[in-house]
Amino acid sequence: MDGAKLEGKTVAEHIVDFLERREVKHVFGLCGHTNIAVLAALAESPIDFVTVRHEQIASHAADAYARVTDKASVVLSHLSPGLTNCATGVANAALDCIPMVVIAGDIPTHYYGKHPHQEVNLHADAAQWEIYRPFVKRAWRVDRADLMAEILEKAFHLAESGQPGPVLVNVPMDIFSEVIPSDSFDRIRDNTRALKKPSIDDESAREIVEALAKAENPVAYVGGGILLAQASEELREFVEHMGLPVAHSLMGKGALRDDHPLVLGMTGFWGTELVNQSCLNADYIFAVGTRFKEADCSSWYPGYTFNIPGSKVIHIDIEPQEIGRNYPTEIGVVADAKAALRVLNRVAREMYPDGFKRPALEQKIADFRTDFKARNLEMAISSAFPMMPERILADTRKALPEDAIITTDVGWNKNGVGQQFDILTPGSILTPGGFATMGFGPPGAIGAKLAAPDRVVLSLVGDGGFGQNPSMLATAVELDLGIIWLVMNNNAFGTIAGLQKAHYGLTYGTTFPGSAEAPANGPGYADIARAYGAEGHRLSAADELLPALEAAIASGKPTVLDVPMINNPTPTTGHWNILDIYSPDKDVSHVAT
Ligand SMILES: Cc1ncc(C[n+]2csc(CCOP(=O)(O)OP(=O)(O)O)c2C)c(N)n1
Ligand SMILES: [Mg+2]
Repeated sequence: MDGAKLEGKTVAEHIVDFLERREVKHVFGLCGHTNIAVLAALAESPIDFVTVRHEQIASHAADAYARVTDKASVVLSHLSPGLTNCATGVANAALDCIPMVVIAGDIPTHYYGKHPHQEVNLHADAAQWEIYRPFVKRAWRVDRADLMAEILEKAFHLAESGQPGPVLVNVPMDIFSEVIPSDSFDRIRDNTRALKKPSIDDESAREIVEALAKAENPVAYVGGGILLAQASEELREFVEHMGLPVAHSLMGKGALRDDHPLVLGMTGFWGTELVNQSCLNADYIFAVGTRFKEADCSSWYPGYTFNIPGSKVIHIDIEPQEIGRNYPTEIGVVADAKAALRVLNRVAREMYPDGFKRPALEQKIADFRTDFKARNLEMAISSAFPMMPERILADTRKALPEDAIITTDVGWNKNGVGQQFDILTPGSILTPGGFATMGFGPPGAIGAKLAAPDRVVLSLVGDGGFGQNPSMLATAVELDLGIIWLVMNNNAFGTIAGLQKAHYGLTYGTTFPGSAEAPANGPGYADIARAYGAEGHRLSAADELLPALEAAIASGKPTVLDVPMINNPTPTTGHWNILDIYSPDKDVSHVAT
């Protein structure tokens, strides 16, 4: 080289400038030799790099962070093993429509196909980005430095628009270090790409309002699309005006406060009798921002959650592919939930200024709730130890402020929470819906707390789920994040143990040695927490839980509460197709006895 150096910044520095302009505050990730140029640029930036000990922690934390901030989160990954470690969290975000931009380092361009250190290359050269193709909205491999600006812009744009989701920007490491002039980044500066969201026309809105007004037993059925579109207020206004009872999917939990007089509850496998029966008997289902997924629809079997055809479906969703896929649909509308509900509210008031009241229905809902709570009361106040899951949930609700953020995992903490834990602030429950990823909740709480430092954040998780990523404690302690992890510890992969027991009469490979009270060689989660520098307490009586929760909230310190719990399945009135695969000739159910 003659010593002449191109004026300008490296691509890594341009990327960090770009992220700053987008007001990114945190990047989640883990280092490797392919991405240290980006880390060096981040070191000079007000953006905080959140270092984790396993890339899955980064992608789950980023997922939860995006759910709370309502903006695309950013993950920085190393190549190959870093990117595959990260994949579970990215796929989890994808299935729940969470916007995320993953930036990954890769092998240098001049070594494509030569099997350099850590190249993914058996079917194609330098092909690690293809691993992500089935679950990201788009995967880019950046092969020229001057394309970085527009690819980044497209990446954020695509992640956040339409049905949101993750995207991958895969960058050969030599490109990060290339010095380029700023013109390609300057060109996109004023191109905000802020889009007006698609709405509904008045004529279609009138058609929908009229159908719902004339229906005898209409039911609104809402999903996570309401929360993604921040349309809770508009939904409340519409259902109150039209007098519609509201059923919701797991992801739609909290779209309307659970104690609202019109809320029926969560549908599907773990739905209650009231919600499943109301949906079965509906003549019209007014579905918004939902995908009629298997778990929410009792495997689409008639007679358990929905009777469609039979009930007529009106379906509003931002993504055309969601409409009419699983059920025949009478009126389908591609629109943003908030925009569409605004129009529907105006049209409904024009057409029916007095609205509709269904006092008998509201009474029925109130009676069911009273009865359901009474039936659960014995368990909700039980002093049994190991604890009843119902009591753990009841005490936790009591201890938490209304706007506390809960992350769930997979197990009682998700299925039982969906069924019987009241969510009182929209968007305050973060749950792995589509992928049902065990291990999501504990690191998810880190993202939630970083996004909302002033709110109480609690991770409700099983012992199986907590055991997946305990090293997330290192990050939480380093950042002094006052999160509470409540481990519902039944010394088992309890949900699967319940299934296996019901079908095969045994628990092989699904429980851990010893018992919930005395795990034989199970890790002491409280000890693990203390070893990482967090607070850790193992409970020895049911009455200790409420004070322990209150103390943990007051302390503001990262705290693990290891709570021994009895291994009972979550009671259900729904149905799951696997029951017929395992026991076609038997009427197996998982109702706790
Ligand atoms: C990553 C992953 N592996 C396996 C499963 C299958 N699975 C669903 S629930 C469950 C058990 C969860 O155990 P735990 O966290 O202790 O909660 P519990 O069911 O005992 O309440 C398993 C293994 C999964 N959902 N995700
Ligand atoms: Mg368990």
